[in-house]
Amino acid sequence: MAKYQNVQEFVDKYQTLMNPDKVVWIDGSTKQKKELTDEAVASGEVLRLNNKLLPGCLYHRTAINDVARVENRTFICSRDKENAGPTNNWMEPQEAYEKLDAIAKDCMVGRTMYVIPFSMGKIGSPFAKYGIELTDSIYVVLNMAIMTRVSSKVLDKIGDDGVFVRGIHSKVKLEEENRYICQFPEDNTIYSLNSGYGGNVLLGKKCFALRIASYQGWKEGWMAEHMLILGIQKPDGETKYVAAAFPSACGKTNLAMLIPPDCYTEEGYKVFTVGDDIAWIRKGRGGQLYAVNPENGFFGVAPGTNIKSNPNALTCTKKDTIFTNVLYNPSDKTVWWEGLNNTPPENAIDWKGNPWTPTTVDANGVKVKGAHPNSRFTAPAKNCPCISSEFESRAGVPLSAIIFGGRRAKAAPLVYQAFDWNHGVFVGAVMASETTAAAAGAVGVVRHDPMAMLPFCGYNMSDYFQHWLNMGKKVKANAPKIFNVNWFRTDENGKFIWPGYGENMRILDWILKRCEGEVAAEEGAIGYLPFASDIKLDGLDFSIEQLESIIGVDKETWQDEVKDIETFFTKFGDKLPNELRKQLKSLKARVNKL
Ligand code: OXD
Ligand code: MN
Repeated sequence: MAKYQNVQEFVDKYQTLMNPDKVVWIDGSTKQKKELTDEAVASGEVLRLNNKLLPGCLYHRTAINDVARVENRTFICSRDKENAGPTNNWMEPQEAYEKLDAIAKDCMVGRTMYVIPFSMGKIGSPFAKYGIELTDSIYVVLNMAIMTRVSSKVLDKIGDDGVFVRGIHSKVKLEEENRYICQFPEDNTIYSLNSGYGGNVLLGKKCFALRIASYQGWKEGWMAEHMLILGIQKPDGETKYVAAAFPSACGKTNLAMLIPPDCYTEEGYKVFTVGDDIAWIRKGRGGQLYAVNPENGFFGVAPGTNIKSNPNALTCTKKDTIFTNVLYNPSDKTVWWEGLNNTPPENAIDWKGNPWTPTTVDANGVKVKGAHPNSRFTAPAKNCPCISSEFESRAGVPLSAIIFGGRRAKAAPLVYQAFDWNHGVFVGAVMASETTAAAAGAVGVVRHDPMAMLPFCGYNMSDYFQHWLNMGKKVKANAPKIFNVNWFRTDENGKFIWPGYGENMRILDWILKRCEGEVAAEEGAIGYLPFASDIKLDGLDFSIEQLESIIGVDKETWQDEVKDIETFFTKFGDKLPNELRKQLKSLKARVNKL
């Protein structure tokens, strides 16, 4: 079927190595998707959910040892170790190929190899990049068909210049000790073995659209970022766009689909979603930065998603959605997760496949969760009630602001603005956040996660910082303004102080007003800080005193923060851009003067 030799050669090579019984080319048609779904239902790989309540929806469980991204098994295989940098695991490419080929040898005997031609970005648009993923999992095919643009048209596009990202995936035997997620940025290649979890196996997403694409962006003068993109339509009809980088499971999907409080909707404000996880950003018309979302769906965290936190996401999941590792209710073939509502099903099956009731406890008497904390929904973007009319835009949307944010119980205030682009790059570079269930390992530990890209930057993080500084030079006065937010400050009882979710519109409003020079701010030690009276609290049961308690900067806390950043920066040695060293020195001086 492949018209083009380079694609056929790639397929032949891995067909010979992995030795499937059969090879099936995916064409993106509804007919083929239906046949594959029927096959996966017949084999038990997926369950069909209630066709009335959840039409077209499927349910899947991964292996119990395979429920999140595995950062310790993820490698950047650049020729020179220095190009992977101090924040990535590195393997020498030749050694990596040999190791992986040995694991993959004959791994598809008795299985089918699916060949998925896919596009990140609208096919044929100037931003689009193409890939071919080989996989032995129908679940992967069905997810890729939601998350990317899968079509045989991609083969024609690849034909134009012969360039595509090679993605090789096999579940092999789902062995943890042989699980490898390897990126070869210089070869446009991704090799993922022994996993079936989304972030490790939907190769268009983290592996391509962030790790490989960040490297491509560095070489080609654009950026691939772990950012949501949203549009805020003002009462006069004008829409302003912002992109925001938060680490995994810190509320990107919720912010992207935010419903503004009444005091804003009554005035005529509306929020539209362009993307919830990844932004590709380039200089465009008028010398501004433009962003597109290269994905075609949402791979969202289910627990905590409910009618209050994110009604739009909930609507997205009502049809044609794949649920992974949530609770299954066999009595009506529906799903449930912690934080959906207060009425869990009485007799259900948990994410491990065990019988479950709301009172099930483990051997230590601890309540057993029905859904894994990193359980997911894969939903088509077109299901989203607030999807932006610019979602398919070829040119992308112009960015007025870039927002960084993390999960910090203390330290970071609710919002502040960087003094300028270079200071903003510093603010992004020193971001820290508490770890979440999206990656295997401890949860709740504060770690530095520059620009929320720690697990996703496909090259040396020092070069990445320099690339950010250079992009600012490219767009000069047209550069988006940079901000930092923290929705997660807690009180002495560990409870979140700021109500978050839709109320975050109040902070977006301040951000836009700052972009347009409509409000003043205090020139603080860490950046421009809001005056409490400039943050609209109408209709919210939240006092100005409560607000004051989370918008200030505490000297001792920030002196500790500075020490911590100094230690973090030593990781980068001489390669750290001088500009960032300079920024740190200035921050230290300003904090000491508080
Ligand atoms: C994701 C992640 O799935 O960041 O988006 O882990
Ligand atoms: Mn993500």
